[in-house]
Amino acid sequence: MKLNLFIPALLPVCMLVVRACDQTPPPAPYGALPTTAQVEWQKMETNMFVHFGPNTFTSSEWGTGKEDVDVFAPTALDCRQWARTAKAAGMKGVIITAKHHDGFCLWPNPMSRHTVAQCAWMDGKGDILRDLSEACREYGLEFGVYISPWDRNDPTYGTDEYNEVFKKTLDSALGDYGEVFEQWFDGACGEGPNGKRQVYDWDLYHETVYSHQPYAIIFSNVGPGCRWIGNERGIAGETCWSTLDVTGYDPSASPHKSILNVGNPGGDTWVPGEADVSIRPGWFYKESEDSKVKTLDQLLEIYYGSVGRNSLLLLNVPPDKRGRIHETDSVRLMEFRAALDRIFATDLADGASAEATEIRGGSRKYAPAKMLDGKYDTYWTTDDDVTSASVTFMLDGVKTFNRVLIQEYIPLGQRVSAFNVEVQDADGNWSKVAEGTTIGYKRILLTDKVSATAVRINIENSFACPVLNGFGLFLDEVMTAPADNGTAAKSVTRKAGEPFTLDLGKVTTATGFFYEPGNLGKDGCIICYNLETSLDGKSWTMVCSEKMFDNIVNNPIRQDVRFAAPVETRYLRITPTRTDRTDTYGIAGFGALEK
Ligand code: FUL
Repeated sequence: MKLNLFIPALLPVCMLVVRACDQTPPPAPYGALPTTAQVEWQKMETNMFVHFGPNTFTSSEWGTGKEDVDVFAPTALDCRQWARTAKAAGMKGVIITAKHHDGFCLWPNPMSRHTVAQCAWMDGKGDILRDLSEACREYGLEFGVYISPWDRNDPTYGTDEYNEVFKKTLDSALGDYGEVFEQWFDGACGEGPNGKRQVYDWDLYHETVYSHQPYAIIFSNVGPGCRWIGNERGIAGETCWSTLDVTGYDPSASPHKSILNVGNPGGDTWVPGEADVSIRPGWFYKESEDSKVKTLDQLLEIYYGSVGRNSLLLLNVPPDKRGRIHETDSVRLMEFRAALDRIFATDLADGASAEATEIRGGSRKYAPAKMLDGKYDTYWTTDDDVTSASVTFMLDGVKTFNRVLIQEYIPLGQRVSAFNVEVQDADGNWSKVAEGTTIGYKRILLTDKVSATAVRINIENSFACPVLNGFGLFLDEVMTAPADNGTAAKSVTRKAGEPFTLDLGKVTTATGFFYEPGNLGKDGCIICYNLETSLDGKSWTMVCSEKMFDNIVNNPIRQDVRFAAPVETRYLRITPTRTDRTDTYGIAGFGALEK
């Protein structure tokens, strides 16, 4: 009886305690923060890039802007096939090169005389922004636009007038095709017809984008929406902060690539990384690259190196001369999707229970189980003064895995700067299997295949109390070995400016030559050159004078250059006139093209 009376009397007190616990306020945000649009953008994880234009038909990477508009003549254009392929590959959005450096516009831009409207193709009625934006809506994909400020066709380029032309170009591309989720501003900037580089009016460009698309994420080397990851290999730094110090910089004068790759801890602005890479060596379709589509292993390595390192993956899949995604690429994309589905279908942390060394205010609201509930906005966190703490997940039996996924709740900022992961084997012994610096929106750690009964994440250091909202364990039995990262090609090194001569061994009919840079990071590469031929190695004929290898620093792949007419030669001599380093350049491949 006494007891019965006692319980109701205590109840309000208990309820008060529970309610008080649940009212523990969330941690204050730390440092630079993402906008809601940036958080939603980050959740997209993988998007498709589409490079398409005159270069598709001339097999070039950078058009000159002097191409006849009628080179652009897709024979069976099907933007719905692009969207269908992107959707089936699990992409969330598509970004199209509406205008590349050659200036050709894939839509009837009234500011230009170098567009689809001047083409014989479709009697000048073609409009790829219209077709693709409609196809994206049909397939539930976001639509994005790449527009190069560098324009090798526009006569006003290099003068103040061009800024107004470019503003109106943006008005036309961004005003007429519905919602645009991302505006991609390419960083390349060359000389105009007057020999001058354009001084871009970034404030005007940004204002114009936002006037049409207030929620668009603007890409450039320094954002403001997201940043280039510093290479065209699709690989973010193992350390990857979404914060960047942008004060004093603009898209034309940005921090060094090595900084873009990792960001700045505690940087002044939230500018998350976007890792762009092509499924083929080049950005535009070339028949000669049909056999060089990236392997499944390479794509998985890129996925882990981008999405798995707190970055978005923008994977380029260039349509061919028909205007369709080539069969080889689409098959590979489906294999890629199937592999990701297979790897991430079963979360071996399902059914686990969790405990932590610290829980904010002792509140259930911030318990470590929140990392397992599949909800984005619930998380484990600690009291404000705690910057190192551990969470242990007791697994539902012995589980075998080699991928550990951790997510930080980025709406409150990026905090963790050092952590490690330990596992407990069936005998109760603990061992360390991974360590890292940053986590960010998503971190996937590649470990050896381990069997464990429990997993512990030790946060060693955090700028403010850690806030983690996701954890998972997966087994990847698809990826065989990490692919060769392509930076260690065997090469010879020469002093910058010094000619390199090749004896072909016999007189050959050369239709061109090829050059492949060596170990770019170490030796550097040729950017501009003279190329001469000779029958006897004594008297030389200049065949290419002051030519440039397109985009070679950012994408150091083999470059094939065709001569205006075939040349009988026994020797080839290349003399660099501009290199990316001042002391040396490397050569991994150099020779004659004979067909
Ligand atoms: C670079 C460009 O120069 C390439 O041609 C390509 O479009 C790549 C995505 O960006 O800066």
